[in-house]
Amino acid sequence: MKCYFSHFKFISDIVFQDMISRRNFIQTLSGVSGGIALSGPVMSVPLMTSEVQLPIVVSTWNHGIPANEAAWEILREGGYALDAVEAGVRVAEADPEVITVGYGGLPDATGKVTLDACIMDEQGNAGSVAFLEHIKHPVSVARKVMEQTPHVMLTGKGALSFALKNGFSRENLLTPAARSAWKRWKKTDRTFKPVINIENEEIWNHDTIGMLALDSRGRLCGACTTSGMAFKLHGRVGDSPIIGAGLFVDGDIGGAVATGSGELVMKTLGSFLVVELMRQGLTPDEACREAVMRIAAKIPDHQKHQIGYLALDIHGNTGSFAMQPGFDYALRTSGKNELVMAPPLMK
Ligand code: SD4
Repeated sequence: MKCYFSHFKFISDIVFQDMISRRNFIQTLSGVSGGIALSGPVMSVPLMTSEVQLPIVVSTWNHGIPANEAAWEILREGGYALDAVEAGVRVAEADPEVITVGYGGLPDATGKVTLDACIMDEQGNAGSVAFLEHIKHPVSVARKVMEQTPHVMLTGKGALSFALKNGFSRENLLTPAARSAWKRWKKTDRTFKPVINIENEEIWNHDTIGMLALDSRGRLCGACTTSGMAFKLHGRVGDSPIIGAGLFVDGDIGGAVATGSGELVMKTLGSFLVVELMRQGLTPDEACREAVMRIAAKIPDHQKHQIGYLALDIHGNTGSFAMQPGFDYALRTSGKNELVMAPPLMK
């Protein structure tokens, strides 16, 4: 498999060993929790083809495994899906080893960590922040925007000032490892190339976390949070905080999240498309595939990018599809928390 993004090789010196350890840890965790039957309220939803147990939570990439656990703590007690997705993605935001989300995220071309996040509930309420600096949990700021303002989205300095006024602390989010990676990028390769995350790539540089949860009362909510593309232009905002692009939820139909090269997702409003396709009767798998096919049909050079869609419908059916091999997601149901590999368009 060709690696288009060899500039990420240098990051390996700094973070790759950590990530391998993390991966092993996560696989272990997955194996351990696979055998545990957890108690808590569950609800059976009859489907035409199968029977799904609620609650259920899914999230992108292998950092979704520990994030799902945090969400599950809320869901298993009969808690609200909105609380679950917020608590879940906060795990990745706080983890310095996750180099594409929150604290520890790789900075932009000027060395600044700028974050994008959004959240959406089952009634269609939405909140979002973009180009936000210094706040470790942008998803919680997004929730405050949703719940305490008449707006959907705040950006940059306005978002920061809103966060500080609402009790969030100003923090330095640039870890020593991320700073070293940026310094080496400046010395060795000042070009911007999107992160791809494909199978057999030297660096497994995990992406945005997008999470969808369906609680035991059938309420479906979602959240998405990221530091975006490493070494992006200062001011660049990706798909993740854009309602309908990085995340969309319709509480009567289902939800979808996106990861990968945000520009391609924004140009096709991918998550909205996935939900609309489910509304028309496609399964989550089929809808995700169709949204990837739309990018393939419309966007030249799509082969150079990874795009992953993950969807959950209100019956608890999940589905995914990716542009490239290598996109996986974490699926948590009663008794198991496991990684599922998305089928890719490119073989
Ligand atoms: C973005 N989709 O900012 C996000 C982050 C990501 O590979 O997934 N990067 O474009």
